[in-house]
Amino acid sequence: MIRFLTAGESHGPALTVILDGVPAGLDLVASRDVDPWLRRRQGGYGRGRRQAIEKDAAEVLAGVRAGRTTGAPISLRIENRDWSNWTDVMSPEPGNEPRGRALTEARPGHADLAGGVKYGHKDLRDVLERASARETAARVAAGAVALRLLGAAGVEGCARVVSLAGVPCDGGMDWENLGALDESPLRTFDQEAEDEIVDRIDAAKRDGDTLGGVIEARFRGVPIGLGSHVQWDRKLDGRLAQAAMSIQAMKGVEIGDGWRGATVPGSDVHDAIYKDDARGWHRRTNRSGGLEGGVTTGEELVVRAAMKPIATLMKPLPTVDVASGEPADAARERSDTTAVPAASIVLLAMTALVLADSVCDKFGGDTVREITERLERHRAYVAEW
Ligand code: EPS
Repeated sequence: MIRFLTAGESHGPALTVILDGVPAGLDLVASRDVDPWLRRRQGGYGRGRRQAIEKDAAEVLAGVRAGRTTGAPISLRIENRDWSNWTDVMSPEPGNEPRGRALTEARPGHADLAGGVKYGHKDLRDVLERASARETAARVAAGAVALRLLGAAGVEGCARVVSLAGVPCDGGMDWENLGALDESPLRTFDQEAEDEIVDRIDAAKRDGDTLGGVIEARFRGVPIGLGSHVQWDRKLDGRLAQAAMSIQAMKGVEIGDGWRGATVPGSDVHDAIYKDDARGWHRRTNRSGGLEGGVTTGEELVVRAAMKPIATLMKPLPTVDVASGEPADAARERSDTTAVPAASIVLLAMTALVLADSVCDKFGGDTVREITERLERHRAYVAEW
């Protein structure tokens, strides 16, 4: 079972993640396999000044020896370079109070108010430091390991933006040209939409506002039969949805054509089944997003999520100061105008972790070799079935 926990505050010394259950024998070099994903997460048009400070890179503290996983828990650490500007405010040592930069004007849409009430913090910094999407760097580091494991199993993943600020990007997918997504400031293949979106981001920034969008994680090479229809908590669509919804600022998830399917007849939703010698079992459409009954169909797995606009508005909404109880403008902190392109990388990481776990569940073993051998036998079995 692959599972992970993160720790770390946005302006603390570092983010850490412990990733358990990765089989032994996986080639893993952080600078080659993890850091490029961390860089992708830092990118995208519309981000704030924090990303100019950080140069996210993963240091391996445990679980890897001589470039190979040992089967032990993998521990990764990502330094917060901004920590040097926050050591007094964020120090774990007592004796400095009040440490300044207290935040009391709860931002609508952030965890500030509900988290403050729940944990008894009147300095809402004690909530926001952990609720911040900075934490997603640790998730992406773990997800990069999962992507590496999936790669060994013949499964490839990618992340892109489907729409931003209500501007749709062309839905065409080009697996042979994934480099274009890295070069695009908005992780799309659609230059025309990008120009329009960049204008909208510039305008939102001028207006002190923020923008959301829809992101997509997609996997190809997925074998038939991951997940299960037999029990609710084993259905892969349900597990993917939970992973996606756990990402900061997500407000909706769809698998494949999701919401569209609720508006059109079944003949325009379900994917007819075909089998031939060349392609084996296959579909000519993939409106199901590669999942039927909570089980993978062998078609591409397509998970989308709706990200709301970031809650820190430079033109703030009305709120209440939790210290004085008086009406106030919501707090303003350095933030992003949009982080939708970055969030697509986080969605990929989270879905990769679930998918890698379901690969281990079905083909599991203690070594990568056991998994790949069983997977090969499974693919041969499906071809004959
Ligand atoms: C983020 C770092 C944060 C924010 C953003 C994500 O840095 P700072 O708060 O120092 O500017 O840019 O977090 C939020 C938008 C949020 O609401 O918390 C990052 O590294 O992704």
